[in-house]
Amino acid sequence: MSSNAENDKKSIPDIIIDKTRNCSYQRLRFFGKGGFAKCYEIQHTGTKEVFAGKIVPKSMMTKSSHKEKMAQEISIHRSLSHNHVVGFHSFFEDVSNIYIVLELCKRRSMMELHKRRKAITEPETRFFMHQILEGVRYLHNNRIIHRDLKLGNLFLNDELHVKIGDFGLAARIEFEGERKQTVCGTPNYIAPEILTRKGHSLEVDIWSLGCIMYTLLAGKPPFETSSLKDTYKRIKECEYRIPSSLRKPAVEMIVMQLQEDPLKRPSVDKLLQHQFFTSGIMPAALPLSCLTTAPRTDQLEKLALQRRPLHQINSNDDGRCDEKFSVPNGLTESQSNRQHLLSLRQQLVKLLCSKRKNRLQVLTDELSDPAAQPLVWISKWVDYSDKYGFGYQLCDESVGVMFNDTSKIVMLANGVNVHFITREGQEIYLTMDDYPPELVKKMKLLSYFRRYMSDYLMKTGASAVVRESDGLSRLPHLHQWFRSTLAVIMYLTNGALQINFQDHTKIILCPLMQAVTYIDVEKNFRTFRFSTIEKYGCDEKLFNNLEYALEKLNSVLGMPAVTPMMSCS
Ligand code: 5FR
Repeated sequence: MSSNAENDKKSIPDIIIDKTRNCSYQRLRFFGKGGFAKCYEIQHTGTKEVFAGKIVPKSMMTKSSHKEKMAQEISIHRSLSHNHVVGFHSFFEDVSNIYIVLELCKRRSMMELHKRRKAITEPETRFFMHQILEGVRYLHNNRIIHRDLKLGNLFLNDELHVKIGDFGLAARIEFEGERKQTVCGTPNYIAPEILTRKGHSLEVDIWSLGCIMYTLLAGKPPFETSSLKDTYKRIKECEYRIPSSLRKPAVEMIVMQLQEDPLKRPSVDKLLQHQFFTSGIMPAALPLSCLTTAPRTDQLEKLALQRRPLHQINSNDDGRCDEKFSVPNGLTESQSNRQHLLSLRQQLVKLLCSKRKNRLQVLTDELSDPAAQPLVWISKWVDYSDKYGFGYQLCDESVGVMFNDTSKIVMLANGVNVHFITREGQEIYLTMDDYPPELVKKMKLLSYFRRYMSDYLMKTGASAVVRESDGLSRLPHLHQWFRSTLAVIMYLTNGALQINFQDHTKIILCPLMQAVTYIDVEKNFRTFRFSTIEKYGCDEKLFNNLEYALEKLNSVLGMPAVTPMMSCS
């Protein structure tokens, strides 16, 4: 056990007692850290209700300024109650710690969403920004400046509703026209007037909202550089570039928020009236699959405004200005796939270089990170390519076929919705009982493959966790596959590379999460971040599998077969 975990055991009890209310909580899973605080899942032993427990050891609160800040955070947060602000349940202390009992947000924060998805679609951004603005309007109406609005403080519940949290840097405006002089801490999306100490107020939140909106649509923050110093310089000069893929209303709204002069920035009310919100689709809800994959426009529309018949959605003949959905960064599917593979190759080279020496170490379960686990993998496959093609089933029970003519078909887990992908990569949306006559044969083959796999084949791994069979998501599908003497190599349109070895071990490599999932002969599923393997090494079997993956990646990418040894020296 790490010394950290030992310290926790000593200072944070398994059963936490709130003397003032005469109740107790059981401490469950560890969620993560933030500043001095640790966050755990805690369960009220009476009502069984679960919460996020933010726990701060008193030993950390050495300076009186620490205590004041903590008191301020509690005083502000407990006074708030709004649908888009994290609910404040209670707070109390014992001899060693201060406990804050907060609303649990089961889908973590927008930070994790961003890490998995990078740039998200415009309708999704509209959906999230609207809620964030509603929350901030409430704060500003109550003269509260949050001062650290960032993706990691925007929590998500099961409905993907945003809850603004962490009031650790927040301040109350005490009198009309007050300008705050300092912030005790370092806001992430810090406004220029804080850096130049000119005095600041509510407008700093508008600046942060501009950064958030930019990050959601562009996939990276507006002022990012490799050093904090350069980033601050850029912020002070308000120097940023907007990718040309963004549409006009979005660009306009970002530009309004990211103005150097705080008094020129619009109020929340003004922003809520912006054309960005009125000019496109506003989904009434988002499917959970948005946490991992871009939703389809037409399906979001079903959740939003009126319905259009399928043939109209496919032919795109409604004359409306269509938003870029398929690939938010404007790349074609195969371009973005190559980028995934290149980045995966780079990650593997780095990893394999770092660990030639202690490669025999064993990775324990403790070092595994289930949070980085892939959400989609291939659980069954059948190679009938001498006649028709390659069939497969994903872990969520959806099935697909890659035909010999390189066209593809995917049936969603609901058994109704079908996506056909032409040789040119165009996606056509169909249902099992509504498809053009030229697809009769391929639909039949799909059914045969599906039946064969469900009747005769064993599955890899458990069933999917997050994906639901709602017909709304745009499924990742098989992009390419090939066989070697030792393995079947498959890669999905979401960047994941899966290799099933002849000895029945498997690996799934994910460039976005920078992690590998290793499935051993006993079908145990373990996910390790590359950084963990770099630090601690891994056993020989996994190491060899990773080397094999790199070799195959090189050949797919048409690169010379450089061994890690050569490229490292
Ligand atoms: C409010 C609130 C809240 C509500 C929450 C967490 C959750 Cl100090 C602190 C507070 C730190 C963190 C962690 C960093 C972060 O998520 N931004 C969170 C809070 N905090 N404050 N709800 N929910 C959850 C957060 C993380 C959650 O709910 C089910 C799960 C997880 C989670 O799965 N974290 C994993 C645990 C395993 N390790 C390896 C990776 C992170």
